[in-house]
Amino acid sequence: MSKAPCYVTTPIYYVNDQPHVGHAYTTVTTDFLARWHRSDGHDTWFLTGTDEHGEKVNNAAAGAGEDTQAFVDRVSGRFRDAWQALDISQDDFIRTTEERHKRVVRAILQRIYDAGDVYFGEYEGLYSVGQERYVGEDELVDGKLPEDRDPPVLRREANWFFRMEKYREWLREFLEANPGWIHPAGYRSEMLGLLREPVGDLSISRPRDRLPWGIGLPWDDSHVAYVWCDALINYVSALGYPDDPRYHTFWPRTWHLIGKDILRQHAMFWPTMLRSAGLPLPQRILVGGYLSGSDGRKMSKSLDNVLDPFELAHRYGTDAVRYYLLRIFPYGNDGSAGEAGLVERYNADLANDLGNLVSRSLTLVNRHLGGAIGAQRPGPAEREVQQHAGGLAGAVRSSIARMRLNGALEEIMQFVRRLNRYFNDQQPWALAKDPQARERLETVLYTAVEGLRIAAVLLEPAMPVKTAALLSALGLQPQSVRDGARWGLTPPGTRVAANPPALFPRIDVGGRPRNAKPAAQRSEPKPAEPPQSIPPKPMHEEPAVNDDNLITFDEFGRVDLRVAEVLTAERVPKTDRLLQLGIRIGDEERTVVAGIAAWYEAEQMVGRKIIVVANLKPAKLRGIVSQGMLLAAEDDDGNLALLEVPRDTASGAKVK
Ligand code: ME8
Repeated sequence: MSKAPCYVTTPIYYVNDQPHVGHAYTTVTTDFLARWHRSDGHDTWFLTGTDEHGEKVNNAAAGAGEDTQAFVDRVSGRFRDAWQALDISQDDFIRTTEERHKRVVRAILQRIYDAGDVYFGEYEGLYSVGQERYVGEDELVDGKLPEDRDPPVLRREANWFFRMEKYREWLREFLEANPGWIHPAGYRSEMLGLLREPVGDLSISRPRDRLPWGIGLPWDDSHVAYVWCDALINYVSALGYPDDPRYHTFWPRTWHLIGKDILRQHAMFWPTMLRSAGLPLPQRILVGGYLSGSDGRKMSKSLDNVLDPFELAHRYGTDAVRYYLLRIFPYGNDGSAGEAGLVERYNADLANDLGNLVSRSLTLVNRHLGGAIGAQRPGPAEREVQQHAGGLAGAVRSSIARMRLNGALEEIMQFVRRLNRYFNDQQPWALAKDPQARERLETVLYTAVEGLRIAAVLLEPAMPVKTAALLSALGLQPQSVRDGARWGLTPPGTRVAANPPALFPRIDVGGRPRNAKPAAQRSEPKPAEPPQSIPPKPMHEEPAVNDDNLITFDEFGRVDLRVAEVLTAERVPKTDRLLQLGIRIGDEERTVVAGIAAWYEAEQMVGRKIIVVANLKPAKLRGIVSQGMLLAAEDDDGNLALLEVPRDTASGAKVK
């Protein structure tokens, strides 16, 4: 049996300008909820779209010198493309210029009119075109709304009005009685505060001769609907109100996700309009905070401080952007967004914690189990992991129900870190060397792979592409949370990919290795592995410690460092820097050319015991074949000191 239907919506975005990461933030969050609920067995509908009427859009089209319809078609297309680029899984994309929407706007406004809640009047006030609403003097800072570029304009005109004030007391009582209706709670308090004072009536029309771009009122075609009355109705017009079965299935099982800039419209205009029209209210209004740009101000097209979602997705991959936005801060909070934060989060969680474990586990399965997952014979350590895994889906579900989305992902990552710890404790690379330990090896690798499978299933709503690739690398099909979150579903004998791709290659900024601390150090230090139990080198790109400025024991072990005695030294003719040294390493004599003549005279060198890299490929310098490289320390001021050992150290001694 399917669980309760679930309808999630984003705001419909104005098409006055291009989509940016602020919009992507709300859309990705809503997509995460939609994907989660679908995967968890709910009949789910996800709506997004574009808001195409109003003064702001009309002015933008005029400013661009384009026909208004052509302009909105073009920019609406950009939003559609952006959501495609971010793997947004909307079931419908509504545009307010569509006939299916206009029809419902007229029907709902007519119902409000028929309820006796509309009158014609005159109004004078300050109007913010940026926010498309009348504003109070008390809201202005330095003569304008903080999020606007331009000050509001004084407007006096005859409009149709909706008797919003009539519903104020009802709405206040509703909010008192339904504490979870607006989330987070601070925004509910803000609304309750507003509702303690008269809120006035709402102007719901604009004269067509001033603003022709809009939907004519059914009872007065010389006026078009105020853009917010038009836009809010999208949530039911897209469901095919009043007759379509979708409307009956999904309304009012609705979560509206919005930014805090449009709280008042969703928590005051919309419920009072619905009440007047006789429709039930949505279940929840979920209010997200602001992402600020590099200048610390709300990321906004009018402030020109935006990050481009296309560019980010292109540069870092869709799932990296999605994961970052979902993890950026707890839902409802404000914070700044930037590429550096994205890279840091990606490297810590995805490259180090997740990607590294995938790579290490699959390498061992391929190398020691012939590429097929074995059976599990769980002992106490495995039972602990299973217990953790068993409670995980429930914990994530309950976090999501409370809109702790960041927390939900953190719970999954904690499990991944737990798997890493388990893997390091069990040392499967050491088990692989012991023929008696085959059962343990199979069990440990089963546990790692099965844990990764569950993590992938639970992470799918955040990262649909990478988790599908991960499951495929594990030899598995996509799986839903409902069917796939239990332990032990992977049948022994499942063949993993022989050459799995590096799923989360580490991102370097500007091609340079970053000095960010590896995640394992950040959270729980990885135990150092003794040299005799070095894990086998992964067959693919990712090193065992996935940080490009770190090397593994066996990488270091490949460098053969030896003590060498300098037997002869002479300056290489016609150079300032080069000395030609005759050295002895054990029984072997070699020639080395070194760029140290600026610091050391030839005759100072003889007799010294220095350190050389003995297994360097020979190189020709000034016609002389150099068979090694000596080590020296150079400080920032360019002072150089040879590395030396006491003169009684045997030449040829290995440096460890
Ligand atoms: O308000 N940080 O459209 P809009 C976080 N058409 N979220 C941000 C953001 C930022 N810096 N910038 C934008 C409208 N958003 C109306 C909505 S709904 C019936 C009509 C997100 O294009 C956030 O969700 O101005 C905000 O509420 C929305 O975009 C506003 O988009």
